[in-house]
Formats: sequence, C-alpha cells, structure tokens
Amino acid sequence: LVAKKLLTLAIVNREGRVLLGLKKRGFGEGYYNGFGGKVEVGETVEAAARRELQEEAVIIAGNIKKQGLLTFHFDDKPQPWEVHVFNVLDYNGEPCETDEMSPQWFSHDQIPFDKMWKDDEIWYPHFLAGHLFQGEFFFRNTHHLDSYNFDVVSKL
Ligand code: 6U4
Ligand code: NA
Ligand code: NA
Repeated sequence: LVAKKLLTLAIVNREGRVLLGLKKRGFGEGYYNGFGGKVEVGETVEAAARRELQEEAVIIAGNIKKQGLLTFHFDDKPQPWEVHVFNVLDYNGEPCETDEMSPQWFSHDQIPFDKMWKDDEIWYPHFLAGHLFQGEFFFRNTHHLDSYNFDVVSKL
C-alpha cells in the first residue's frame, strides 16, 4: 500500500487579486504558486496551511476556507500527492520575500498560467468563483499533464 503524501496550498484572495509566490528553490522552482508544503506528523492540515504561509510569505492567516482537494500522480514518484487548497480571506502582516518564495499580487484576469503548473488553469477559475472542487491529475516526466478528472462538488 502506498500512502498519499499530504500537502497544503494557500492562496490569498483579496479585492480582485491573488498573492502568488515565485518559487525560488525545490519542487516547482521557477513557477508561480500559492504558498504551502508538507503536513508534518501530528499537525492538522489547516495548521500546516497556516504555518507554511507564515514560513513562506511571512503573513499570519485569519479566516481561511478549504476549497479544493487535488490529487497528483507522477509516473516518476511512488506516492500520489494530496494537496488541500485553502482560500485565505484575510491576514495580518505584510508579504515578504523568503528563501523559498518571492511574493507578487496578480489581478484575477492576469494570472500567469504560462509560468504555473499545468493543472492550475483548470481549477483557478473555480477557485476564484468560490466553488468547492476536486481533481485528479496525471503527470509524466514531472511537468507534462497527460490526463485529469475534475469536478465541482457540494462538499469536501
Ligand atoms: P521543504 O522540503 O520543506 O522545502 P515543503 O515546503 O514542505 O518543502 P514543497 O514546497 O515541496 O513542500 O511543497 C510543494 C508545494 O507545491 C505545495 O504547496 C503544493 C504545491 N504543488 C505541488 N504540485 C502542484 C501542482 N501541480 N499545482 C499546484 N500546486 C502544486 O498548483
Ligand atoms: Na513549500
Ligand atoms: Na515544509
């Protein structure tokens, strides 16, 4: 049995703009993405989302809402990744650059999908519309999206 690896992804969404980070190192380097990472042992998924946002963007989340559950299969990794996507409705502090991420605001109609993971253009419109969603994505050679399933759902 191969357990899934649990990760978080937090997207600050305020006043018609989203806060994304240009990832400076590690998995997804060179891509814009929300903030997040691996859930640690003994930690809830929501606590992990808050911690990663603080570590990577130096802001403290207020109200956050879980909106998506995405599963990524990679032909070159044994474990699927289960990524819990959160909408960060408010926060304290000022986004700052860290070792991992360089933060930048994008208006909803100017999200840089050409510099993001291939799945993002499929689910961001639903995220921005406030829908709850689930998806499963199959990647080859890390970056090539071979196939997917995606659904808007009534609960997660
Ligand atoms: P460490 O090892 O501590 O530096 P950590 O920050 O825990 O890493 P990281 O940065 O590797 O984890 O987590 C990957 C991040 O990328 C998570 O927020 C999930 C996100 N992610 C992974 N695949 C994605 C994809 N296809 N589309 C997307 N986000 C993805 O939008
Ligand atoms: Na991370
Ligand atoms: Na981490």
